[in-house]
Amino acid sequence: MKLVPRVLVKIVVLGEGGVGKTTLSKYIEKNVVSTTSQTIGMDFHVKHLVFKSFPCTVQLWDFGGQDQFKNMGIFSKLCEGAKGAFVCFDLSDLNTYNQAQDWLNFLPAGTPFVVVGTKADLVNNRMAKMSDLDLFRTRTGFISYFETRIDDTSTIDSALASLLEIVLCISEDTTDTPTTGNPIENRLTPNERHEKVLATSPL
Ligand SMILES: Nc1nc2c(ncn2[C@@H]2O[C@H](COP(=O)(O)OP(=O)(O)O)[C@@H](O)[C@H]2O)c(=O)[nH]1
Ligand SMILES: [Mg+2]
Repeated sequence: MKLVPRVLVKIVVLGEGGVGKTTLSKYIEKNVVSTTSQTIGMDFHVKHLVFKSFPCTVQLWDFGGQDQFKNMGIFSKLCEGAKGAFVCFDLSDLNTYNQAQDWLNFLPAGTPFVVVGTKADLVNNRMAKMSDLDLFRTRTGFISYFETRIDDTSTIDSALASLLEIVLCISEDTTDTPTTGNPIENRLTPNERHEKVLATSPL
């Protein structure tokens, strides 16, 4: 039996305070929705999992949304080495959507990210119109968009799976979804690509 080494996956969770970043991160860590308190500066959540037969340690860097930390200039440093990101906004709060793109300034160029509209249970009509999101996607090239809700956590699982597929370069679907953006790497088998990722992030 071939042992597959565990990959360390650093994911940064970005977005305004109160949008639900800690709720999402804690759910991924513990598989349950729990209460949160305001994140001051940064929280960490770690989850060991096997994704599509590849063992990995997902390390979620859960940012506090307060302006004083944002303006200290350290968020870009904290995003260094991230393999992927969740950029979150609250579907019931237009301001958090308008701010979402600003958070991308902290991410190193080329870092894959998934956009997450949270609190879908609170809104009947989507505040952010799909046309807005198309523009957002064209401008920023996000991988995918999910609307999450704490009363149906499968939406969070889907968002994580979408990000991990790209981060671990194990997407089978090369017709629609970019894998690594590198045509040579995209010709590798999922196992070969995974080994390349491992080489850059051994645990
Ligand atoms: N109704 C609803 N409330 C949510 C959802 N996600 C988070 N919340 C609530 O929003 C508040 C802020 O969440 P938190 O995760 O601390 O936000 P953060 O500041 O972005 O980390 C908490 O009271 C959560 O229970 C959701 O999907 N639906
Ligand atoms: Mg928080």
